[in-house]
Amino acid sequence: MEYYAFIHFSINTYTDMAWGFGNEDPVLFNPTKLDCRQWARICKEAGMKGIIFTAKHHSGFCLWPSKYTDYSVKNAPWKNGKGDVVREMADACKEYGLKFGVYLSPWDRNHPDYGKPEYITYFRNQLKELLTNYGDVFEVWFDGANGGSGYYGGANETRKIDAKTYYDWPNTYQLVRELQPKIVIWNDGGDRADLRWVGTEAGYVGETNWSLLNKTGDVPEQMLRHGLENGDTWVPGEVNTSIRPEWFYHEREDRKVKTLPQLMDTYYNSIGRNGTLLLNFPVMPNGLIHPKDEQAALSFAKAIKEAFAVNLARNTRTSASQIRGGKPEFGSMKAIDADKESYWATDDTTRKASLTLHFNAPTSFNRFLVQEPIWLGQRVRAFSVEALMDDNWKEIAKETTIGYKRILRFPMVKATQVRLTILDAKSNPLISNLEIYKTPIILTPPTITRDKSGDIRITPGDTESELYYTLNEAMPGPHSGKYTTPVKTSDGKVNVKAIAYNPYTKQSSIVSEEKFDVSRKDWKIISTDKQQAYQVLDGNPSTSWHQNKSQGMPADLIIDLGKLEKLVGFRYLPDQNWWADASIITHYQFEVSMDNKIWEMVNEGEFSNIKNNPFWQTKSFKPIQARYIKLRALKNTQEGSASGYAEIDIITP
Ligand code: FUL
Repeated sequence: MEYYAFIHFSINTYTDMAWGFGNEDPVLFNPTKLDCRQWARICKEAGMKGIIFTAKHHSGFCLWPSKYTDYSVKNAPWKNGKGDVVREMADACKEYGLKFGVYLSPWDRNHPDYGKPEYITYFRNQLKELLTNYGDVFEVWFDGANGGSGYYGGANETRKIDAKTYYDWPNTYQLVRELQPKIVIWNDGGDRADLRWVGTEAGYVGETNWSLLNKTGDVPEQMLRHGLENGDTWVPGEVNTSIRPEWFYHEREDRKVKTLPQLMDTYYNSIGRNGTLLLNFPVMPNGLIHPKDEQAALSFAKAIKEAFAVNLARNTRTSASQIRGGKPEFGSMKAIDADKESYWATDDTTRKASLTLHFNAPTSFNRFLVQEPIWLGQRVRAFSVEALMDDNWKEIAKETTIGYKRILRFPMVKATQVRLTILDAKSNPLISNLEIYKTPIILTPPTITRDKSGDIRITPGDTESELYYTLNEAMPGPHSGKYTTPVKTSDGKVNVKAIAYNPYTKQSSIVSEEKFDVSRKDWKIISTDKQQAYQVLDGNPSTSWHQNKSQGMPADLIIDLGKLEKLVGFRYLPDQNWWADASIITHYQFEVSMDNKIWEMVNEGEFSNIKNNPFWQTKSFKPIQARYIKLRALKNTQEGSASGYAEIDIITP
């Protein structure tokens, strides 16, 4: 299916939280403009093939009137308790010709029985409702997240379960398959199902990507990213990511909707790497998708359409180093015909072979798309692409796996022939499709940071663009300030807008925008004398600092702001080095002081879902004057031992 949507909408949409705790009052759920047809229309126009809807997220709040709980739309003011969002979603999917899927969180922070065997009966009853009453369901999503703590019917405690055994997945799967024989099951917490998580919510899978894993055994993160070459079970990777930093709607992220270059990267790093793309839309409290998200999804669809409009491989002459039994039905032209089911094949014992496309005239291109007929398995281990330019063969790519679809990006070349060489394969190589494109260049908007001294730094996404910026809210263009060296600013708040501009094509990127709070120039870290700690104030998200503390002890980071400030919140950016399994703070307290002696706690809580989605965490509190701040890490992703920070900042009114 390649591309389909996630929709996150629940009770925590009304409390501005990433995860509901399970005690949120259903009275909050009152979308005044809820329109599932708007969601379906946007997804359809965006070129998506289906929608997976959060029927129940971790809060336990049900978006359908489940017979088995009162914690649902039944007790919400919306439609006087007579509404059913799951029904409206399923109907809208049908109307727009989209497949319909459900997300049912196994972790339920509301249910009193969570953790006991009785809950499994409840969970299965809910599954039965969702998989019998709403027509065909193409995918069910069993999120593995479990933060332990919850309301649990008023117990307000932490409950630990063993995700491998507690849900009795084999019997749960059997029930699912009986009710919906054609469904695919997604599960990252328990037994291997039909699709695998790729180990990140950032929107990419490994360049080497096998659609295989073993039926049993642990799956380390590297394996989620790359699959397992000799795995015994077909478990393709599904790349799930949100169109904004978080999964649920937060007004503060209206400026953070993914840009076209970011979405194009996501496309090439998911669909272009043998994965499917599950792109999320958060729904606003009023029940609609924000116009900025709609616009981003539609311009993404338009850009994909434009990029892949003219297939330059069609109508070329083809030749191959070998053809299975010399038979035309396995000939090289089968890789460029319109029939996706026909394929070029080599003899059984062959492991290395090449296929060449001959253009009529020198042709410019910058994309190469290749597909294996995966109903016969994923075979290719290594391949290269070469171009014949001025009678010389030049290698333009050397890669590993292909699978269902692989798309390569490279700088424009002009050639008379293109040669795909399969260098190694698990069995004789087969290629069902080859396409070649010349796609328009999309300029990447620059990155804006503010370093500790308060200077603004603007970094381009490529080597050819010039950078222009404004500090006065005006739209930047080639007539505004040209960025050459870091820009000095006053110590106050700064709003920066910047663009990349190509002077040759006169093309501009979209505008990047950052709003910085007061400068951190005079800040001193006083809880440690390690100079490396200052990386949390350097404005650079890719540098980080870790402090070790003994097991179970909180880790404090204390900062002297240099002068009294009026504070209304703080921000924490965790270590961004995803694959290093960096330790990230999950539970915190934030304290302030006038004199570094008497401290007052102004805020405490959890950074929900921070492990999978390690973005800026913003917390607000009642205005207070202070000179010293203390971020106390109570719990980390790596239980107890270390705390990792990329950046810390304050929020002033
Ligand atoms: C995660 C959840 O914890 C998030 O809230 C979100 O639903 C995402 C798709 O999966 O694990």
